[in-house]
Amino acid sequence: MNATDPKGLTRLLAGAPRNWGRWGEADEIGALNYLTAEEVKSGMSSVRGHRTFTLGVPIGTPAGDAVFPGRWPARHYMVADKAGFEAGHWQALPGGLEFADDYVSGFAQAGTHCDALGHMWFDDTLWNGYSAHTTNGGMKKASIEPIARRGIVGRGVLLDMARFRGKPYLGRAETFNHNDLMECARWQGVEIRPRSILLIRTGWVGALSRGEEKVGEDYWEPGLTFSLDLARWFDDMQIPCYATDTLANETTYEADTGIMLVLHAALMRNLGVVFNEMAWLDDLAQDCADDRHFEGFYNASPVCVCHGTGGAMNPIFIK
Ligand code: UVW
Repeated sequence: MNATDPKGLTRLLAGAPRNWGRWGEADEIGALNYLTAEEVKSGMSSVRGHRTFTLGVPIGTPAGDAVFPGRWPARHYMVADKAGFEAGHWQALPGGLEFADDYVSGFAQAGTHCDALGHMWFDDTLWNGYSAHTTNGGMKKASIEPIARRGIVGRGVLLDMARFRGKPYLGRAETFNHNDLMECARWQGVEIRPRSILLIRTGWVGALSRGEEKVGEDYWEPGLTFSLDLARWFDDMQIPCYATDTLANETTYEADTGIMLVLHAALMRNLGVVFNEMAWLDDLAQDCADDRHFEGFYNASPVCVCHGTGGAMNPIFIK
Protein backbone atom coordinates (compact mmCIF):
# COMPACT_ATOMS: atom_id res chain seq x y z
CA MET A 1 0.00 0.00 0.00
CA ASN A 2 1.37 3.43 -0.89
CA ALA A 3 0.34 6.95 -1.83
CA THR A 4 0.10 6.14 -5.55
CA ASP A 5 -2.51 3.45 -4.91
CA PRO A 6 -5.88 5.14 -5.63
CA LYS A 7 -7.48 2.68 -3.22
CA GLY A 8 -4.84 3.30 -0.55
CA LEU A 9 -7.31 4.68 1.98
CA THR A 10 -9.85 1.95 1.28
CA ARG A 11 -7.21 -0.66 2.07
CA LEU A 12 -5.70 1.20 5.01
CA LEU A 13 -9.07 1.68 6.69
CA ALA A 14 -10.47 -1.80 6.09
CA GLY A 15 -11.55 -2.91 9.57
CA ALA A 16 -11.57 0.63 10.99
CA PRO A 17 -14.68 1.61 12.98
CA ARG A 18 -17.45 3.59 11.32
CA ASN A 19 -20.45 5.36 12.85
CA TRP A 20 -22.65 5.65 9.77
CA GLY A 21 -26.30 5.22 10.62
CA ARG A 22 -25.63 5.36 14.35
CA TRP A 23 -27.66 8.57 14.70
CA GLY A 24 -30.04 7.87 11.84
CA GLU A 25 -29.88 8.09 8.08
CA ALA A 26 -30.30 11.87 8.04
CA ASP A 27 -27.55 12.71 10.53
CA GLU A 28 -25.17 15.56 9.67
CA ILE A 29 -23.47 16.31 13.00
CA GLY A 30 -21.93 12.93 13.80
CA ALA A 31 -20.13 12.67 17.12
CA LEU A 32 -21.56 16.01 18.29
CA ASN A 33 -24.57 13.87 19.20
CA TYR A 34 -22.49 12.78 22.20
CA LEU A 35 -22.65 16.33 23.58
CA THR A 36 -25.85 16.20 25.61
CA ALA A 37 -26.98 18.37 28.53
CA GLU A 38 -24.83 16.13 30.78
CA GLU A 39 -21.68 17.10 28.91
CA VAL A 40 -22.61 20.79 29.05
CA LYS A 41 -23.09 20.43 32.81
CA SER A 42 -19.80 18.60 33.19
CA GLY A 43 -18.04 21.38 31.23
CA MET A 44 -19.61 24.08 33.38
CA SER A 45 -18.74 22.31 36.61
CA SER A 46 -15.08 22.06 35.61
CA VAL A 47 -14.75 25.87 35.70
CA ARG A 48 -12.83 27.17 38.72
CA GLY A 49 -11.46 30.67 38.19
CA HIS A 50 -13.89 31.89 35.50
CA ARG A 51 -11.02 33.09 33.31
CA THR A 52 -11.85 33.25 29.61
CA PHE A 53 -9.61 32.50 26.63
CA THR A 54 -10.46 33.11 23.00
CA LEU A 55 -8.88 30.55 20.69
CA GLY A 56 -9.19 32.25 17.27
CA VAL A 57 -6.08 33.43 15.41
CA PRO A 58 -6.13 36.83 13.69
CA ILE A 59 -6.75 36.85 9.94
CA GLY A 60 -5.73 39.45 7.38
CA THR A 61 -2.43 39.92 9.22
CA PRO A 62 0.06 42.33 7.60
CA ALA A 63 2.68 39.54 7.43
CA GLY A 64 0.26 37.21 5.61
CA ASP A 65 -1.67 34.46 7.40
CA ALA A 66 -0.36 30.91 7.42
CA VAL A 67 -2.69 28.72 5.34
CA PHE A 68 -2.49 25.15 4.09
CA PRO A 69 -0.65 24.77 0.73
CA GLY A 70 -3.01 25.48 -2.17
CA ARG A 71 -4.97 28.11 -0.27
CA TRP A 72 -4.30 31.81 0.11
CA PRO A 73 -4.74 34.12 3.08
CA ALA A 74 -7.90 36.10 3.76
CA ARG A 75 -8.07 39.47 2.01
CA HIS A 76 -9.37 42.52 3.74
CA TYR A 77 -10.52 45.64 1.91
CA MET A 78 -11.78 48.91 3.37
CA VAL A 79 -14.99 49.93 1.62
CA ALA A 80 -15.75 53.06 3.62
CA ASP A 81 -13.43 55.11 5.83
CA LYS A 82 -12.76 58.72 6.76
CA ALA A 83 -10.75 59.30 3.59
CA GLY A 84 -13.79 58.16 1.57
CA PHE A 85 -15.95 60.75 3.33
CA GLU A 86 -13.33 63.45 2.77
CA ALA A 87 -13.13 62.55 -0.91
CA GLY A 88 -16.92 62.78 -1.21
CA HIS A 89 -17.51 59.05 -1.96
CA TRP A 90 -19.68 58.81 1.12
CA GLN A 91 -22.09 61.23 2.78
CA ALA A 92 -22.69 61.39 6.51
CA LEU A 93 -25.99 59.86 7.62
CA PRO A 94 -28.81 62.25 8.58
CA GLY A 95 -27.66 63.66 11.93
CA GLY A 96 -23.96 63.44 11.07
CA LEU A 97 -22.97 59.83 11.75
CA GLU A 98 -20.14 58.52 9.57
CA PHE A 99 -18.88 54.95 9.42
CA ALA A 100 -16.18 52.50 8.43
CA ASP A 101 -17.17 49.38 6.45
CA ASP A 102 -15.01 46.61 5.14
CA TYR A 103 -15.10 43.46 3.04
CA VAL A 104 -13.29 40.23 3.90
CA SER A 105 -12.85 37.30 1.55
CA GLY A 106 -11.02 34.06 2.09
CA PHE A 107 -11.14 30.30 2.33
CA ALA A 108 -13.58 28.80 4.82
CA GLN A 109 -10.61 26.71 5.99
CA ALA A 110 -8.17 29.60 6.48
CA GLY A 111 -7.77 30.86 10.03
CA THR A 112 -9.33 29.14 13.02
CA HIS A 113 -12.18 27.07 11.65
CA CYS A 114 -14.39 24.04 11.90
CA ASP A 115 -14.72 21.56 9.05
CA ALA A 116 -18.09 20.29 7.85
CA LEU A 117 -18.30 16.50 8.14
CA GLY A 118 -18.57 16.26 4.36
CA HIS A 119 -15.42 18.31 3.78
CA MET A 120 -13.31 15.29 2.76
CA TRP A 121 -14.15 11.82 1.47
CA PHE A 122 -12.90 8.80 -0.46
CA ASP A 123 -14.61 6.01 -2.39
CA ASP A 124 -17.14 8.64 -3.56
CA THR A 125 -18.80 8.58 -0.16
CA LEU A 126 -19.00 11.18 2.60
CA TRP A 127 -19.89 10.96 6.25
CA ASN A 128 -22.94 8.77 6.97
CA GLY A 129 -22.86 7.28 3.48
CA TYR A 130 -23.88 10.38 1.53
CA SER A 131 -22.79 10.44 -2.11
CA ALA A 132 -19.85 12.66 -3.00
CA HIS A 133 -22.03 14.08 -5.77
CA THR A 134 -24.01 15.92 -3.07
CA THR A 135 -21.04 18.30 -2.82
CA ASN A 136 -21.51 19.57 -6.39
CA GLY A 137 -22.21 23.31 -6.47
CA GLY A 138 -22.53 23.44 -2.66
CA MET A 139 -22.83 20.86 0.08
CA LYS A 140 -26.35 19.42 0.10
CA LYS A 141 -25.41 17.00 2.89
CA ALA A 142 -23.08 17.20 5.88
CA SER A 143 -22.35 20.90 5.31
CA ILE A 144 -21.28 23.26 8.07
CA GLU A 145 -24.86 24.47 8.66
CA PRO A 146 -26.07 21.70 10.99
CA ILE A 147 -22.89 22.04 13.08
CA ALA A 148 -23.35 25.82 13.24
CA ARG A 149 -26.94 25.35 14.40
CA ARG A 150 -25.95 22.82 17.04
CA GLY A 151 -22.80 24.50 18.43
CA ILE A 152 -19.97 22.61 20.12
CA VAL A 153 -20.24 22.87 23.89
CA GLY A 154 -18.85 20.61 26.59
CA ARG A 155 -15.94 19.74 28.84
CA GLY A 156 -12.63 20.60 27.20
CA VAL A 157 -9.28 19.12 28.19
CA LEU A 158 -6.04 20.78 27.18
CA LEU A 159 -3.27 18.31 26.33
CA ASP A 160 -0.03 20.21 25.99
CA MET A 161 2.08 17.82 23.93
CA ALA A 162 4.81 20.41 23.38
CA ARG A 163 5.35 21.02 27.12
CA PHE A 164 5.02 17.31 27.80
CA ARG A 165 7.92 16.70 25.43
CA GLY A 166 9.87 19.63 26.88
CA LYS A 167 9.87 21.67 23.67
CA PRO A 168 8.60 25.11 22.67
CA TYR A 169 6.89 23.40 19.74
CA LEU A 170 6.88 19.99 18.07
CA GLY A 171 9.11 19.56 15.05
CA ARG A 172 8.19 19.12 11.42
CA ALA A 173 6.54 15.69 10.89
CA GLU A 174 6.80 14.82 14.61
CA THR A 175 4.01 12.45 15.57
CA PHE A 176 2.14 11.18 18.61
CA ASN A 177 -0.77 8.84 19.20
CA HIS A 178 -3.59 8.21 21.67
CA ASN A 179 -1.21 6.52 24.15
CA ASP A 180 0.88 9.69 24.16
CA LEU A 181 -2.27 11.74 24.78
CA MET A 182 -3.12 9.56 27.77
CA GLU A 183 0.43 9.82 29.14
CA CYS A 184 0.36 13.57 28.68
CA ALA A 185 -2.95 13.72 30.58
CA ARG A 186 -1.46 11.63 33.42
CA TRP A 187 1.59 13.90 33.55
CA GLN A 188 -0.68 16.93 33.76
CA GLY A 189 -2.93 15.30 36.35
CA VAL A 190 -6.11 15.60 34.29
CA GLU A 191 -8.52 12.89 33.22
CA ILE A 192 -9.62 12.35 29.63
CA ARG A 193 -13.18 11.24 30.24
CA PRO A 194 -15.54 9.79 27.66
CA ARG A 195 -17.04 12.61 25.56
CA SER A 196 -14.30 15.12 26.42
CA ILE A 197 -13.44 17.69 23.77
CA LEU A 198 -9.67 17.48 23.30
CA LEU A 199 -7.54 20.57 22.75
CA ILE A 200 -4.14 19.32 21.64
CA ARG A 201 -1.29 21.82 21.70
CA THR A 202 1.78 21.31 19.54
CA GLY A 203 2.98 24.94 19.61
CA TRP A 204 3.02 24.85 15.78
CA VAL A 205 0.68 27.79 15.06
CA GLY A 206 2.79 29.88 17.45
CA ALA A 207 5.94 28.86 15.54
CA LEU A 208 4.26 29.77 12.22
CA SER A 209 3.11 33.13 13.57
CA ARG A 210 6.65 33.97 14.73
CA GLY A 211 8.13 32.88 11.38
CA GLU A 212 10.10 30.03 13.01
CA GLU A 213 8.32 27.58 10.70
CA LYS A 214 6.91 28.26 7.26
CA VAL A 215 4.33 26.77 4.92
CA GLY A 216 6.28 25.66 1.85
CA GLU A 217 6.13 23.01 -0.84
CA ASP A 218 7.41 20.26 1.43
CA TYR A 219 5.08 21.25 4.24
CA TRP A 220 4.60 18.49 6.80
CA GLU A 221 2.90 19.26 10.09
CA PRO A 222 3.43 17.52 13.39
CA GLY A 223 0.40 15.82 14.90
CA LEU A 224 -1.59 12.70 15.60
CA THR A 225 -0.84 9.78 13.34
CA PHE A 226 -3.19 7.04 12.24
CA SER A 227 -3.44 3.50 13.53
CA LEU A 228 -6.49 1.26 13.83
CA ASP A 229 -6.03 1.42 17.60
CA LEU A 230 -6.15 5.20 17.53
CA ALA A 231 -9.39 5.18 15.53
CA ARG A 232 -10.85 2.62 17.96
CA TRP A 233 -9.77 4.74 20.94
CA PHE A 234 -11.55 7.82 19.55
CA ASP A 235 -14.61 5.67 18.95
CA ASP A 236 -14.55 3.97 22.38
CA MET A 237 -13.98 7.29 24.14
CA GLN A 238 -16.79 8.88 22.11
CA ILE A 239 -14.64 11.95 21.43
CA PRO A 240 -17.06 14.45 19.84
CA CYS A 241 -14.55 17.01 18.62
CA TYR A 242 -10.89 17.83 18.84
CA ALA A 243 -9.01 21.05 18.32
CA THR A 244 -5.34 21.54 17.57
CA ASP A 245 -2.98 24.40 16.88
CA THR A 246 -2.01 23.03 13.47
CA LEU A 247 -3.53 23.79 10.08
CA ALA A 248 -5.09 20.35 9.54
CA ASN A 249 -5.30 18.56 12.92
CA GLU A 250 -2.98 15.66 12.05
CA THR A 251 0.47 14.96 10.73
CA THR A 252 0.28 15.65 7.00
CA TYR A 253 1.37 12.23 5.70
CA GLU A 254 1.44 8.74 7.07
CA ALA A 255 5.16 8.07 7.30
CA ASP A 256 4.99 4.42 6.13
CA THR A 257 2.82 4.90 3.06
CA GLY A 258 2.87 8.62 2.19
CA ILE A 259 -0.94 8.64 2.29
CA MET A 260 -2.16 12.12 3.12
CA LEU A 261 -4.56 13.32 5.82
CA VAL A 262 -5.64 9.86 6.97
CA LEU A 263 -7.45 11.14 10.07
CA HIS A 264 -9.75 13.27 7.93
CA ALA A 265 -10.89 9.90 6.57
CA ALA A 266 -10.69 7.71 9.69
CA LEU A 267 -12.11 10.18 12.22
CA MET A 268 -14.09 12.82 10.32
CA ARG A 269 -15.56 10.82 7.45
CA ASN A 270 -15.90 7.48 9.23
CA LEU A 271 -16.63 8.38 12.85
CA GLY A 272 -18.15 11.86 12.50
CA VAL A 273 -15.58 13.48 14.80
CA VAL A 274 -15.68 17.26 14.34
CA PHE A 275 -12.38 19.04 13.59
CA ASN A 276 -11.54 22.48 14.99
CA GLU A 277 -8.29 23.48 13.31
CA MET A 278 -5.73 26.20 13.75
CA ALA A 279 -6.71 27.13 17.29
CA TRP A 280 -4.58 29.54 19.30
CA LEU A 281 -3.68 27.51 22.39
CA ASP A 282 -0.47 29.15 23.66
CA ASP A 283 -2.08 31.55 26.14
CA LEU A 284 -4.47 28.95 27.48
CA ALA A 285 -1.59 26.47 27.81
CA GLN A 286 0.51 28.94 29.79
CA ASP A 287 -2.36 29.55 32.18
CA CYS A 288 -2.93 25.81 32.59
CA ALA A 289 0.77 25.26 33.25
CA ASP A 290 0.67 28.01 35.88
CA ASP A 291 -2.32 26.76 37.86
CA ARG A 292 -2.14 23.05 36.92
CA HIS A 293 -5.83 23.12 35.94
CA PHE A 294 -6.17 21.65 32.46
CA GLU A 295 -9.90 21.38 32.00
CA GLY A 296 -12.71 23.83 31.37
CA PHE A 297 -15.81 24.77 29.45
CA TYR A 298 -15.40 24.80 25.68
CA ASN A 299 -17.89 26.76 23.55
CA ALA A 300 -17.70 27.24 19.81
CA SER A 301 -19.81 27.55 16.74
CA PRO A 302 -18.73 28.13 13.16
CA VAL A 303 -20.20 30.78 10.91
CA CYS A 304 -23.32 29.31 9.32
CA VAL A 305 -22.31 29.39 5.64
CA CYS A 306 -25.16 28.04 3.50
CA HIS A 307 -23.98 24.80 1.86
CA GLY A 308 -20.49 25.56 3.18
CA THR A 309 -17.60 23.15 3.61
CA GLY A 310 -16.47 24.81 6.84
CA GLY A 311 -16.70 27.98 8.83
CA ALA A 312 -14.49 30.40 10.69
CA MET A 313 -14.86 30.48 14.44
CA ASN A 314 -13.43 32.00 17.60
CA PRO A 315 -13.97 29.38 20.32
CA ILE A 316 -14.14 30.47 23.94
CA PHE A 317 -12.64 28.40 26.72
CA ILE A 318 -13.57 29.18 30.31
CA LYS A 319 -11.54 27.59 33.10
C1 UVW B 1 -7.21 20.59 4.65
O1 UVW B 1 -8.14 20.67 3.86
C2 UVW B 1 -5.85 20.22 4.22
O2 UVW B 1 -7.35 20.83 5.92
P1 UVW B 1 -8.67 21.37 6.59
O3 UVW B 1 -9.16 20.26 7.35
O4 UVW B 1 -8.26 22.59 7.26
O5 UVW B 1 -9.65 21.77 5.60
